[in-house]
Amino acid sequence: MPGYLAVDLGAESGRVLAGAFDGERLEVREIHRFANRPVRDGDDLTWDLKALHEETVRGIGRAADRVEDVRSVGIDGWGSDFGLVDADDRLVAAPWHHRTPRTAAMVAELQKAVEPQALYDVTGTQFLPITTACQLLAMRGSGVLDRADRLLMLPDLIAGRLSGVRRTEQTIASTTQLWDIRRGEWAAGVIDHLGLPRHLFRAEVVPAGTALADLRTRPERLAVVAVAGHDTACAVAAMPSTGDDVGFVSCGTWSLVGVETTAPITTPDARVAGFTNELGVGGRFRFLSNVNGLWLLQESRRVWAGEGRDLGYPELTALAAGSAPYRSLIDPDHPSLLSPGDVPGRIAALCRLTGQPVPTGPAEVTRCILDSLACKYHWVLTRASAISGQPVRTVHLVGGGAANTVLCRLTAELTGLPVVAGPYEATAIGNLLVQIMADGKLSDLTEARALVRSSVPLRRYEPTGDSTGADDAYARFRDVVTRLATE
Ligand code: ADP
Ligand code: LRH
Repeated sequence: MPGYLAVDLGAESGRVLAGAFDGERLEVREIHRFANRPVRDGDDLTWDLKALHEETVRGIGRAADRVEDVRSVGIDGWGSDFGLVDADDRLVAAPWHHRTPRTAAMVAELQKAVEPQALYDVTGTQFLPITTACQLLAMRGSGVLDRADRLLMLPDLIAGRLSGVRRTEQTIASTTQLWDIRRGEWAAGVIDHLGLPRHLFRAEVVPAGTALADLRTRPERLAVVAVAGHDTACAVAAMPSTGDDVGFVSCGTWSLVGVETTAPITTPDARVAGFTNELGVGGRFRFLSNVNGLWLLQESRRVWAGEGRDLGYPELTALAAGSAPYRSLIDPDHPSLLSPGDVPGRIAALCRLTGQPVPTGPAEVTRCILDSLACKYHWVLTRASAISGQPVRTVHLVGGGAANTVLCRLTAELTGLPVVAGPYEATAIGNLLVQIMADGKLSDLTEARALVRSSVPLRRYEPTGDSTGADDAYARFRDVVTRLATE
């Protein structure tokens, strides 16, 4: 049975999974998992690339001992973040974490430099301080851009170290806000306009599924494939849908909420509503909005652990299930919640500001986060459907968050739609699917998704039909969002 390895780098954890495909079923097993911890130093928030690389090599080595007939390995990871390397492939600075406070003022800078709708027409990217464009703007004048030979996106950096071939894969390039989403190439005009050195974008750009070279470490003769480098492109490729009338929530550290389209939508409506267009697998696009997802829970958990309360996700989910519903609601995307810090304290401040009961302790705070996320999913899906003209009759919730039964149930209640939860490891599975397609064993996305349906357990949540509580909560949520936006 041919085997494939997926290295899936998430903002919370990295993992190496092996997939064996017998022509009818995909058998997936986890080989290695490791925590991914950002490095904090004052205002600097960066990634430990060396650790990510070492853990990747460790995972691949373990797989070599346990999996037979491995054909290839692919790396996917989160979007926006990148490394600047010199001509010898050494980093000129540690890669920034997109939640660094250093980019806080950069959306305004960007919009001063290029008229927002003109920029959106080209890149189709939501205006958020996390993008590559905003990070590069914040780096101007620091000397790092002058010392850099080229820019490589995070999964490209790891793939480059494994294979010796330094290329950029298209789906991950489309997360930069410097990519021409219609022409499928770097947006040279935008790059020039922002005064960014053109030579940074000199790495050859390749489509998902391109074989780079053989692995330089053990086991030899294992092809490193540029899969869809962007984890969200992988996750949505692994969405087990049967038709087009679906919405998705790719639910990990971020929640990426939207619909799949066949062409980018860059109307003023789409821009003002905060939608992005990203390149997907099989010529598809994702019309989605970034929702500041389970990171709110991750960061709260970190704060509670610091206070001596080490609570796991199943425990937090159970606590939330026992806590009063829809008591306090916040906008998960309030700017005060973007960067690391005392998230429970910041949530309390937002509730005070809007005259709501202040959630205290893990049960109430978790409940507030999950209620608010479900409200935001409904908000985004409604707009995604209205702007794209695509009906949404089922919601596919994929990623680690699909294991959160409360969040899945709330999403069904708020949207009034059935929610299909799973796969939990959608990003890694999408990574495997791209490799299997590149190996000629699956012909397209329709076949790939049918394979997911027949291989992975999925759970369905139906709305109860009594939407009174949810409708009232959603009305209050809309009111809170409007009030917070005008504060
Ligand atoms: P990323 O790829 O961004 O690191 P994942 O897709 O792995 O994220 O999702 C991680 C999130 O999934 C966790 O922050 C947590 O909220 C949720 N999660 C994972 N396992 C469980 C579980 N057993 N119960 C409830 N939630 C879970
Ligand atoms: C999800 C994700 C998302 C990006 C964010 C930085 O992991 O790739 O699509 O916007 O990370």
